[in-house]
Amino acid sequence: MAEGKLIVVSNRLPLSVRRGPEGWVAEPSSGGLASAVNPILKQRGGLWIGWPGHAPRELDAGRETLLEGARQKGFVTVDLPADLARRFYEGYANQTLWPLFHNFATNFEADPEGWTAYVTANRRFRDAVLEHLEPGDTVWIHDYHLMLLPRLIRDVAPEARVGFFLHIPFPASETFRILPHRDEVLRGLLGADLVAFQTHLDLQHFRSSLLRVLGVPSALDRVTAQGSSTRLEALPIGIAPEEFAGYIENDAKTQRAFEALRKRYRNRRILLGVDRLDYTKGIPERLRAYRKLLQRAPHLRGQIVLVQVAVPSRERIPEYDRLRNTVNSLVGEVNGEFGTPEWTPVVYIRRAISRSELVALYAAAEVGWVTPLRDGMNLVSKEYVACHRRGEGVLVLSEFAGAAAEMGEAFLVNPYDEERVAAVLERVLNLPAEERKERMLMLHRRVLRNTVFRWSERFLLLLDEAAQGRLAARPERPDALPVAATLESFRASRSRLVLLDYDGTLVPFAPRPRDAVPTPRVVDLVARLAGAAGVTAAIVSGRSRADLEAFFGHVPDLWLIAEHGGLVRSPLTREWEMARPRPGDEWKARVLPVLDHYIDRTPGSFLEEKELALVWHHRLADPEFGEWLANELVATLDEMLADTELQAIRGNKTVEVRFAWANKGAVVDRLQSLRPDADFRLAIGDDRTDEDLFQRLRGEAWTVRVGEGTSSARYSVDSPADVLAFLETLVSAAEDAQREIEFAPRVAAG
Ligand code: ADQ
Repeated sequence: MAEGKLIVVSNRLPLSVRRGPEGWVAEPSSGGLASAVNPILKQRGGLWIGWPGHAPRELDAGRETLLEGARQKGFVTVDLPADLARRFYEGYANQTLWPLFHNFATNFEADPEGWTAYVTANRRFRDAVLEHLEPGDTVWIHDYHLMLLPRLIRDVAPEARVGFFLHIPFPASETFRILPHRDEVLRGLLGADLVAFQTHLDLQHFRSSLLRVLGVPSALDRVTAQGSSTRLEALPIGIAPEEFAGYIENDAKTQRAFEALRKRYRNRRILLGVDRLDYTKGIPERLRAYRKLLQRAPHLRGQIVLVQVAVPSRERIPEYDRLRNTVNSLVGEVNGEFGTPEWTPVVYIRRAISRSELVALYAAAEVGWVTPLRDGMNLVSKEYVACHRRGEGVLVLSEFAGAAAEMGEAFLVNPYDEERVAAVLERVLNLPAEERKERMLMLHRRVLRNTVFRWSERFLLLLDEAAQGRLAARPERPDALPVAATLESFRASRSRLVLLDYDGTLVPFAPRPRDAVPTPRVVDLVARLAGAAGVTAAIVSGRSRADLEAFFGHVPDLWLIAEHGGLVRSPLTREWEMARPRPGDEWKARVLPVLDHYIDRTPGSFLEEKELALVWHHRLADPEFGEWLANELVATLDEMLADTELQAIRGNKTVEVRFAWANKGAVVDRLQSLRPDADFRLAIGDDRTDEDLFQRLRGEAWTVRVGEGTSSARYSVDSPADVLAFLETLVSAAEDAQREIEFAPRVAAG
């Protein structure tokens, strides 16, 4: 475990700070998260940073004293001016992210000012964290309000251990892509050592967004991007079961409330809905399904009652106002249609109720009716189960709640299909007690095992592992090229060998190979380099001879190596020769139909034919599908080519079939023999074929990898632009030296 303290950051503090009749008061709010995290904070030391839920109107001494007191107890408030809070919390967080992440693309608003406020608010949270952050501390960030925070912290405190948990669902990439600033949001999250989700599905959605939005592939449990690695995990949150079960057993108030309910509903069976009044919770759909149930099963009328508890939420957002009206009128309609003087079909409670009342209701209800249209987890379902340890009671659960992934013994329903929900309810109410009990006991065992305590322990353990790994890991890429030292070595040398890859090294990748032509600057640099005194220069590329001829054919003194070493053109003869006797083309006839099949299956992919190779390009295809098919293709070809000299090799968005002997390593030996005395050797390349180059250079060579990733090269640079700037330095140095030599004799002579 990390030594330092724990800093928990969430939008809201687990405190309700308000001005009562006797001045300011702060009451701790209960809830699973606070129950799990507070003991850890006590034990390890630490603090909880969050917004108090309101903006200070003016400087208020009473409020200040209260907040100072809270700070002493480890609760640090981040104040946001009213306008910022509105745009951030009610705006971007709850009118942009919340609906989109819950698949309500129609409720979603994209206000540019909302985004600005989101950035500003995240920065304020960062400042608050930095004020308290010390070496060795762990920062645990919660939820969708703060998705930029991991990167913001990482940028200024690279050593910090940072974890992020998303409480709400992560949408499919198709939906996520709608979000303006989607790339910033993803990059924000990737600043963390660990990003955890409620379910595997959320994690998969996140991975597919990384690929489709950022073009970053990931493994099942980790992603490496921007030079750092982030651990990915699905960690479903639980509850503190004894906070519910314990009330039934030990709390007199709860017991009284329970007895009162039993008496009041003596001859009726209670169906219970408990939700925040939010459009994701499916309350209107539940009421309509209830109406259908009463229509299709008249014998249940008068026997059942739906108690719907709804806590008002986000009331300043118009969508929530509409929802409140819809629910009000549906309750009225159902009660009006079916009610009698003795029986009210729906009992509607629109306020927060106390823990005792809530637990009494859970315990008294025969059916827990939990049918959100979309929900990260849904704790109500687990709380209901925790209150039924003897196995009485039934859980009807939406398959769109994260909880459904763990609660297979519940009666799972599609809440949009109101007809079927009604049918399931009818069936459930008729089910033999034995079957119901069996299912409920299994659910109960699981809720008791997967508690919020285990969840938080596991999160912190994984975060610790991930951060340790990062701190101990060798850098993922070679050291940055020391330009001054290289230049010095170049100047001091007399005989120099320079090998340059082309695509991804001298020019960036283009969607199609034919679009990646060298700029005049590239040609000029290469020509000056090849012409410099004491330099042997070569372009060592996978390109065809025709391409290299067109790009550099006119440059004097330059060696051209095409098809990864299969074809060589010496500047002396200007003739192309093949590294081995020319093989026949029959192999192409065998391989082409296989590649054609993949081209037909993959829109945007295409074939490139070279003399010694066939290449399937999938850069323009859907990234995920392209990667998947590329793996499949290599596996197919491996089998097919097992007893030939041919190999199927994955390159940068390509699968290339070529001869094993046509590799860059072999050609290096030949070039080295041209300059056996070389005292300066330089090779620059960006992909796997260049690793052959790096490994075959003898002695102390300057080997340079372009871009990210591990490599056998000694050094790295970021991009082709860096390569050109570096070559410019070398060429200028060579030219300066040349001028000095030319100039010197004349001075002497003069
Ligand atoms: P919420 O959307 O708030 O949480 P949920 O998981 O159901 O949803 O938690 C609601 C909590 O509020 C429960 O603990 C419940 O007991 C309490 N509650 C609801 N109605 C109440 C009432 N009328 N009176 C008193 N208490 C009431 C977000 C995500 C969820 C995720 C949680 C935790 O949206 O998907 O499960 O975080 O990660």
